Amino acid sequence: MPLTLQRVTVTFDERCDGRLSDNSHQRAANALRSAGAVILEGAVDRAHLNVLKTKMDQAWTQQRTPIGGYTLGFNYVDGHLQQDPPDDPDCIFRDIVDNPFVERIVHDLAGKDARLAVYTGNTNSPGTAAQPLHSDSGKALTELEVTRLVTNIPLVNVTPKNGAIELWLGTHDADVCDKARRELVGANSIWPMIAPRAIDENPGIAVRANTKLGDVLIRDQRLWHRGMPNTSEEPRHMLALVHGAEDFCKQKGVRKMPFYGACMAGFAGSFKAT
Ligand SMILES: O=C(O)CCC(=O)C(=O)O
Repeated sequence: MPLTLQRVTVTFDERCDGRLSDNSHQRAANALRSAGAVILEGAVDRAHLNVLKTKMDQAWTQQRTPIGGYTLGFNYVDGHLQQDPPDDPDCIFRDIVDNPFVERIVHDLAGKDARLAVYTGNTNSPGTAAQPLHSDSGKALTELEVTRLVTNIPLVNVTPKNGAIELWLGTHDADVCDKARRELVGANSIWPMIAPRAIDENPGIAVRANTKLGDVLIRDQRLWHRGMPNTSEEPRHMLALVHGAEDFCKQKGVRKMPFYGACMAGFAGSFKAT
């Protein structure tokens, strides 16, 4: 059966319980295992995302230069910005940084000690071109099992018009990654581009991850993907959280996350120091 980007809707009762039914959880985990990505619909409170959107819009506007360039770093192509969410404790929401549905899936796939190591964001500015197809880590392409998961949480409804991310389902497969790794463009880079020959050979299925506000995309970090043109007038902010096992957290310095000290005391899940 061809791979599809599956969606699992979080019900009202599941939101109240803070727990997906076993059936929904298994469907989501299996979809992520087989396709490399899954969407959890309605997993985050929209009001929290609106608070972040207001702040990130302001920060995005302030960092633009008069000639329309950007002072934030960009990834591959101008306008695809790495923009961190605010580090203000009032902007840290548990259903974003310690989401129980995401966390259970992370623990199932990446192991019980996997926890949040990176909390950042991708802003796709109006007028961008497409990024080259890439994986988020060269190291991840060497791995046989899933060890890191990226959770993307857009702060607006996302469609192809405002640059819904393109995912190549199935490309998290260890053999596909291994072949791609041998001919990476920029093999020394930790952010490798996939070589055209590997793209021609791969059996991946390209899909766009269209989402509504409150939906969450979880993807295997090995999965090939790219940012697409934003033809709307507005920036499209998308939070990016990376969960990984202990060695990855140490390497990323999870304790140095700006909000860590402020929020740790209240959280029992991903933030827990070991
Ligand atoms: O913003 C997006 O849609 C994807 C961004 C991305 O993959 C990147 O910047 O590495």
